[in-house]
Formats: sequence, C-alpha cells, structure tokens
Amino acid sequence: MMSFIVNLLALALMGFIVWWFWVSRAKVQQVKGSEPIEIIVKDGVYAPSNIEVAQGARVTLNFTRLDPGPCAEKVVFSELGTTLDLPLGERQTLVLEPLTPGEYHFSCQMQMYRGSLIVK
Ligand SMILES: [Cu+2]
Repeated sequence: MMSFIVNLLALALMGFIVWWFWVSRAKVQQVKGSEPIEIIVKDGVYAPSNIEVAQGARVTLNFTRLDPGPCAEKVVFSELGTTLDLPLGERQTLVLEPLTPGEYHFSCQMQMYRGSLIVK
C-alpha cells in the first residue's frame, strides 16, 4: 500500500514537471521573418508576453488594449527609449528596425504589466 502511494506521488510529480515545461514553453511566441505580431492587453497582461524574433528582421508589433485600467494606457520599451500610447479598443502599431540580439523589455508605466522581446 505504501509503495503504491509513493508511486502515485512520483507519477503526480512527473506530470507536474511535464506540465510546467510545456506551459513555460508555450508562453514564448516565435515569429518568423517580419510577420506582424498581434498583442492583446487584457486583464493585466500582454498576450503573448514573451516574443522571440529573428535577428535582422524588422519587427511590427500591433497592440490592442482591451483593458480599461489606466495603467495599460502606455507601453514603454525601456531599452529602446520608445513609448506607445494605447487608446482603449484601438489597434496601435509600432515598427522596430532590425535589433541587435538580446532581450528588450516592455511594460506599462509602473511595470506591473510586463513582456519581453527576445532577438536571436
Ligand atoms: Cu502599471
């Protein structure tokens, strides 16, 4: 009986690990070439929040804000020194020239909503 419980716990742990890795990988959206990326701002998050783009490609980000919170009204790209205003319900486009490889963060003004752009 005891070994049955231990096996069951081990199985549950394995399931949890598989789920954890699957979910964390699913959070990164990979973009091919220079196709535009649609980002929805809703319920305190950017979806997708982790975006991977290829080096040398122009990056087009389309933000649509559905979150009425005043916090969501601007998206700030701190490393790039760029800010984009996000009127509620309107799709706003930001075009970035090819970036050097690295991670570029974007957030709301108070850094509560966060995302990153990974250039590889
Ligand atoms: Cu905020």
